[in-house]
Amino acid sequence: MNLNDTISAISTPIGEGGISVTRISGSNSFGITEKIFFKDTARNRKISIQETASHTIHFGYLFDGENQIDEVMVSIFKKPNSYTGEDTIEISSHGGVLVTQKILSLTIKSGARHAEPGEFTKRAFLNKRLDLSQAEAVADLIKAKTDSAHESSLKQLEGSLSKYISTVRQEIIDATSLIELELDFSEEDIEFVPKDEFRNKISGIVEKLNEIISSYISGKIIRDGINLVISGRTNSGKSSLFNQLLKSDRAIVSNISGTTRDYLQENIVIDGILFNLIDTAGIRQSEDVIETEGIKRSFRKIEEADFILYLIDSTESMDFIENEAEYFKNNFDLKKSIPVFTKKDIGKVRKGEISISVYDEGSIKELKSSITGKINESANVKTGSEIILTNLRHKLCIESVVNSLEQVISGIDRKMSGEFISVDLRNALNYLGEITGEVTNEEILNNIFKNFCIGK
Ligand SMILES: Nc1nc2c(ncn2[C@@H]2O[C@H](COP(=O)(O)OP(=O)(O)OP(=O)(O)O)[C@@H](O)[C@H]2O)c(=O)[nH]1
Ligand SMILES: [Mg+2]
Repeated sequence: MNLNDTISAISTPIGEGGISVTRISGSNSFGITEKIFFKDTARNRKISIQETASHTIHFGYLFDGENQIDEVMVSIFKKPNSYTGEDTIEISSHGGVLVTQKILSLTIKSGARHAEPGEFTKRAFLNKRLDLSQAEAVADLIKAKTDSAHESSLKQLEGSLSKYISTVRQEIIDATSLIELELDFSEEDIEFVPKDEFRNKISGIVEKLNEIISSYISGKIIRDGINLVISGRTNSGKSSLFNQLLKSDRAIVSNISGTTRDYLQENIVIDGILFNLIDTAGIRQSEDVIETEGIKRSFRKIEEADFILYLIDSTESMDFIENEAEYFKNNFDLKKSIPVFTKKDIGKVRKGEISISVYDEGSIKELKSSITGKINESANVKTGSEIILTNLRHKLCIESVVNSLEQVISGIDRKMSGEFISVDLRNALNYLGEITGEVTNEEILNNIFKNFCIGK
């Protein structure tokens, strides 16, 4: 990782828009800007950024040699008061694909290097503007699709997880120093902390951490949403329900069995929970090669699903319906799937079951609340003030911390010497440090930042 060069990238999405922002960061970003930016079209008036105040904006023109590229606003951020902690320039230009590409090329021609994905944020981390969990929160915030995802990533960005980790860290450090002090005086047989008290302290920390680990399920739901698969026999009304939930004519609906061949996928938000809604090919015996492949994919989607609606056509014969109810019971995990009887406007309504019609808004509303109710019940979806783990990496680190602390406890129980116990305590500290990036390596960093977009 080279921190000495100057990087540049388009920080706004590629496309046509009102403005686009190209960002330059590094020790040469002011020099590069001074080469290409003029306050008049005759290129007589230049800007001396060293003599200009930080956090000011300047109107002018970008030139590639004699060719004018655009009319722009240049924002100046002097180190350390910038996102990356380095000297930074943001060029706000007209938002066109070609214009911004030309500006990016111009900055590169003038001495910048094209930034890698997430490199601005990586520099912010390396310059200690953010810790690692906050840097990850930046990526989550950008990707947030629901209010709860937005809220939890913003909290993490503000340092809620970092603060929590640092209190736990301090508690472990205190415990470690006591044990190590005791080691220094081991010959004198002094006990600085009664072993029981020490043990309670550690198991208290383990308990707290386990609670945080269990928040991960709801954290995952908040961040990634729920894969909700609509399944059932052909013609049971899957695509009709899919369209009705999306409020759009997305899937083809017809009274011909086997209309949907491939699966379709769209996002919706119900009661603040993000759903990845999937319509599938109806299940039946088929001679058709393509339909058979579609049905195979339906089963794959069912396997991967977080939640399944199994649709049963209530206009069919009693025998058929009983068979279907039986099939559902025997083949689906009842914790995360519900049978839904369709076409109730022209079929038989079954008491105590969920019956819907796509022509009856009320029944769709009831279906939605059954879904969210069941999800909230099983995942205990949390929002609000407490810490919610949304990131698998953090969860794995905390699990390793818990593992090490459990070793500590078993060490105490087996009356192991303080030397062994302090090794486990130090391991726990290392794993905690990995979350915030106090302990890290290039591989972890690359893994995290490669998922960022370019320009962030
Ligand atoms: N009356 C009534 N008809 C419905 C309802 N839902 C679906 N239908 C009709 O049932 C037929 C099949 O609907 P689809 O949504 O295509 O069924 P599907 O399960 O997607 O079928 P495949 O894609 O073939 O597996 C269509 O003619 C729909 O108009 C409903 O609530 N009431
Ligand atoms: Mg269909």
